[in-house]
Amino acid sequence: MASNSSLVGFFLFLALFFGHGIASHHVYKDLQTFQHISAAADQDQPYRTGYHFQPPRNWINDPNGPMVYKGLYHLFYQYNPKGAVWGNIVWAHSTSKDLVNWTPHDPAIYPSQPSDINGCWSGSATILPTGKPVILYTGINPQNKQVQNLAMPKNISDPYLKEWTKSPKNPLMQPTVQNQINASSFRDPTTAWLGPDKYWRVVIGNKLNREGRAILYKSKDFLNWVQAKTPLHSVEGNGMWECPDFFPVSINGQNGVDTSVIGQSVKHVLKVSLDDTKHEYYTIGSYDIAKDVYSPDKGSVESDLGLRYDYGKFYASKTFFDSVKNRRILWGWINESSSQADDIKKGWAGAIPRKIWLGKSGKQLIQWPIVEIEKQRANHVTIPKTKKLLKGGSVIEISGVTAEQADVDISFKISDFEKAEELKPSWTNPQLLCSQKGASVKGGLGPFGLLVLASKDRKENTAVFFRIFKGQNKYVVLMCSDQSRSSLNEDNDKTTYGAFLDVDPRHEKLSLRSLIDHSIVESFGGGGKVCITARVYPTLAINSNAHLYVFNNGSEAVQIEKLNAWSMKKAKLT
Ligand code: DQQ
Repeated sequence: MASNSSLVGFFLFLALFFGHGIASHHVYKDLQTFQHISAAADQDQPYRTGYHFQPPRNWINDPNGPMVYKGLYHLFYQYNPKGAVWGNIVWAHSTSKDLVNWTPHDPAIYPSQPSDINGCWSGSATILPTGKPVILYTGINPQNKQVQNLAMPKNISDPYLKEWTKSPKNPLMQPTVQNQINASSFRDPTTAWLGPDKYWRVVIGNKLNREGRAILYKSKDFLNWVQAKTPLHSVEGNGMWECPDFFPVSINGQNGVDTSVIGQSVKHVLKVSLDDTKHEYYTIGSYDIAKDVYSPDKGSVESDLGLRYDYGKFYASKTFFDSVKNRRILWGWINESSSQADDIKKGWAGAIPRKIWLGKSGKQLIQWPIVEIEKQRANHVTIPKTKKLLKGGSVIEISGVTAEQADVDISFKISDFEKAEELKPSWTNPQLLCSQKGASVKGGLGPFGLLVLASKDRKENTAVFFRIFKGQNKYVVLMCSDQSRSSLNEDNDKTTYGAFLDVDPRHEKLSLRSLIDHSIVESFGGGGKVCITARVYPTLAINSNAHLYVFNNGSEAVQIEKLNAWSMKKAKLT
């Protein structure tokens, strides 16, 4: 018989090899071996987040069923109650009045009937016209097939919705011989929307061979669902579409709209999470409800040529319409960059709220931290006029804030473009360009930006910065998040991320906001046109040994137009 330690090693190997294990569809029923380690998760360890949501311990992945009910925000999430690796998945549950401070509850949905006995996977909440919330989620049945189930609150007068019951009719949607749906690629129902024909519609993620598909189902009563003849949308070559999200965005203004809104005043967004690459893409397009088909606008594609909510660590995201504040909120899972062994020692991954709306250009979504986060701000610092000129090769420390838990908002003004490097036509991959031209590679106009979670000697730092290139007939702005020096620990994933930012630096200032939270750096460039989230584990730049700098490693000087930085207060997370 294998010894305990070799069994642990075997599971570690599986987990490392298969990411979080989902691709292989293994279910590890007994992870008790891990519990003694992760149960001790130290609340004061330096990497735990101060104001980004995370549970006290154990494995967490996708955000599930976010909603607002009776003025309370609900967040469910994929959770392993037994350990710090993926397995034994239940829907953990927390509620909040402000999306920042959270109260934990017992898991809301856990394996209890044949249709979910091997796991309760991702899904979404829908608020019915009566005001009652219901949840559709994927269950793993005794044959390890993926099926779709319904859960309802036991007591709708309880604003915390602590207890949920499951429909005795479950599963409501399942792979059969007739529908030929691949039983291991049929998961993650969206929030349902109601058409003028009084039919509910919901989309489930799927693949057929290499075709990524958003399978559409319709129902009059939310119980009896019939598969539509064609998917809502599909793309050849994408592989499995996990966690689809489909919602309207208003053409005019920044308010969010309810998921059932259709018509001239809105465009539709379809977001898919690609299992193969663990990247998400969204397209903006038109939804023809008569044909029940979604068509992305020209040039809007689900690939690296398309748009991403986040160019860093961000996956399995989901939005919901916040009817209290008329906005759409986006939650996503920040997957880990630490090694599995380190995960077991500390035991967590996070998820983050953002406000999201369609930007003025009509071609992309703009994201911005929810306004409630600003309540966490304390001791505001700014920069004296005399320090605003950032000469080539200079570094300025921003002191007076807790650099390990801070909010920094900076913008740059460029007046001389003479030294901008030429953008070669082959430099089309921004992530590659950022990794070739990291923060330490001197340039003409840039790199300039922030060094966050930096050690005093700056040997450790995460650099979030811009570089401006001379393109064919415009200046091209590259935004990077360079993690290559983020930690002296070589076990971490330190991939550098990047994206081109659709800003004309001759007429617009170049803004960068970074939310720094111990091991998370969430950066918003160009007022939210590009977001990059990094997960970093410095060894020196922890707690009060973390520093914050503004730097310019280009030869041309740039002007700091504005700088505001705040310490961030700790939120109630557990
Ligand atoms: N995570 C869930 C699945 C989903 C995947 C299982 C995405 O439902 O497809 O934990 O991270």
